[in-house]
Amino acid sequence: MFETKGLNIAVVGATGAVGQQMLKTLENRNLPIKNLTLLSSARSAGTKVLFKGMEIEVQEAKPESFEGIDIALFSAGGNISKLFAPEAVKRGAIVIDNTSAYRMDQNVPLVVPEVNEEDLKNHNGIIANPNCSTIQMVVALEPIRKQFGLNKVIVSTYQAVSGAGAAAISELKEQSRAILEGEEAKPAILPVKGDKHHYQIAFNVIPQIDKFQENGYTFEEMKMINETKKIMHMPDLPVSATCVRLPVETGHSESVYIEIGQSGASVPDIQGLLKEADGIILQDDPANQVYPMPQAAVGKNEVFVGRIRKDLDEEKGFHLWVVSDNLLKGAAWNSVQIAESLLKLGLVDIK
Ligand code: NAP
Ligand code: 12T
Repeated sequence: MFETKGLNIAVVGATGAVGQQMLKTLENRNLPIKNLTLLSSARSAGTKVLFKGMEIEVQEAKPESFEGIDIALFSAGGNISKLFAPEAVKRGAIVIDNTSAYRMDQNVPLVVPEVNEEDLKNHNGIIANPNCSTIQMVVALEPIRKQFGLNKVIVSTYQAVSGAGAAAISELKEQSRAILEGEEAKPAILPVKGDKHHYQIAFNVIPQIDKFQENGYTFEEMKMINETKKIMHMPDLPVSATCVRLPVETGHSESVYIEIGQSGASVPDIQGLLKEADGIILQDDPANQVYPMPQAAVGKNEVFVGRIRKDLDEEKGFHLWVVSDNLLKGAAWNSVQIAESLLKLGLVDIK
């Protein structure tokens, strides 16, 4: 379809909020693509999508859809990954999975290329893309860990609705319109589509993302806690998280408190490390009111860090404000970046 020598790529969930950004990212990067297969449920099958000026018809995902595929990018929910990822692997594809289905599986590398690209070498067909909130945090923490060590992480998130999919974006817009026009908001999706209660997100803040676990933490909080330890190869690192939804369309923000491994580090030391690090843009100039914000991060692949302060009481403690586009570095870009890493490391053949 495109290049004579290249990869056969499938995007599962191509019509979704993440899938659409996958297509944009594949258009903007120069991964050699021979053929692009777009998959969805029966609902969207038949829809035509433009890619590099060409029309591609979306097809219903079936086991046979993965015949001849080299790399399959999955973002259609955990159940679809559980159903189809093994079918894709059976047919010789490498799966890059954006859902939480396989992230904590010991046989599945959980990868953020800036942090643990080498883990890709141990893959067995499936590679997991971490949770959006985890990705942007570990990108910011890794350069600090390398230089000074890391003893503790406490994070509070300020997450956008697009993390919960296209329907949640529509819900925020529709509720905002209704309220501004004097009508009543009718919550139907957030905080979690399948949960018992739904709450207004427009002009509100909801301290629940994903379902509650028995320990009182939400699954989103536990994802951040467990995935951070796995990606950073620090199973004993103390991590705690509070995940909160805001009426922001796209761009997650995080207030991160860390304790590093040694005394004597200064704010300029940390700033210097982050300024030089791959995938990070330092925006930290309080005198000129320069700091990261989600509205400015939308459409960008990088992780933005600012508001770096030393804790006033704890010598090894620092506070950071970390912002990124949750659909790009948090999902689509990190997945495509993993595909690029596979090529670079010679872990996938171009036929
Ligand atoms: P979305 O906007 O609701 O889109 C869901 C996509 O999945 C649509 O393309 C949909 O196709 C497809 N789909 C649904 N049922 C299917 C089926 N039976 N077979 C094949 N495709 C099916 O959701 P999203 O925000 O893009 O997120 C999708 C998934 O990605 C989430 O469930 C989550 O697991 C993962 N995700 C990960 C991160 C991260 O942190 N890395 C962030 C966001 C999302 P139709 O158009 O046919 O309905
Ligand atoms: N429920 O990939 O609602 O595990 O913002 C990411 C984002 C799950 C995931 C969200 C979610 C994931 C959300």
